[in-house]
Amino acid sequence: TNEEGNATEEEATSEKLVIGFSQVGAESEWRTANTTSIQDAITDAGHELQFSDAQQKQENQISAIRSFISQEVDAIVFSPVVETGFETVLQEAKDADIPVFLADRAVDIEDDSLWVTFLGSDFIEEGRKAAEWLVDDMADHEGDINIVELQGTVGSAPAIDRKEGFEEILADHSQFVITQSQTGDFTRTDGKEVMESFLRSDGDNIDVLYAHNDDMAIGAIQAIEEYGLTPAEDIKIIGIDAVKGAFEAMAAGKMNVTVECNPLFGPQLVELIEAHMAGEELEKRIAVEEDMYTMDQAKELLDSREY
Ligand code: GYE
Repeated sequence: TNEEGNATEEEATSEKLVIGFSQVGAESEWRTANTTSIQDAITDAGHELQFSDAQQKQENQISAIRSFISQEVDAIVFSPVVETGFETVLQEAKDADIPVFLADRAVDIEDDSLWVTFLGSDFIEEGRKAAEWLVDDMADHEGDINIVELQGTVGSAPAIDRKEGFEEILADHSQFVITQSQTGDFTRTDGKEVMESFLRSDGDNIDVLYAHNDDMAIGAIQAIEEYGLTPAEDIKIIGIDAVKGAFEAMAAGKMNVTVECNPLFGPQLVELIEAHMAGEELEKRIAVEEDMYTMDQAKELLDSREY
């Protein structure tokens, strides 16, 4: 019949895929926005989603990917919690002819035939932007500037790269000194706790906080207030992500700047998967476009922020 004819025609143009998605966790505002974006894009396009939350643990991701392989999914979307240690399981996916799409975070693996493409932000560039803002903002300051750093998850691409980009710029400006640097695992709770210990050991000599994401910055702001100092005035606060919480903190005058890292690439990712399935050749590295925002723009932009 006519109806059947139409159905077959549709099937031929957009094949329904089963897509396994191994996500890092739910550690930050960024992450929950990213999860929703990818989940919605997959299901809105009519595909079937198998979702697994790794709770920031590598072993959970390895078993999730193995289970996707044994279910014979059509494609795997993978945001690796850390950069190393995934060769074996990615080789297993390749041997099973299941294409892997790296989303958000990269792996540090020589053999790039183990994935189709990596769609994500340029984290080194984000670190550079944060440092460039700081160098410019404190151009008139005399004497040393003491920076404390809240790093992201140890071994993760964004923690490694945001540190590298930031230090690269500061290398030419010797008055900027990173005096304390520790991981806060990208969470508010750890950001607050580690900031408390930074304050306990050197509270009156901290000029700047550089946090690898906004959630840790927001946790740290609380610690700074409880310690009796004024965030953004006594201690400059720099974050990354540009989540709503950062705009709220900036609008309240408690945070100076956030570098954008856009998590809403679900639709772009699904297009790439479909393009690959249709036989198109993809670039190995595809970047997400982004910007940066300061305190004076926060009130105006707050309502229009989508994450
Ligand atoms: O910046 C942070 C999240 O991988 C870019 O992970 C992502 C980072 C993001 O937990 O908030």
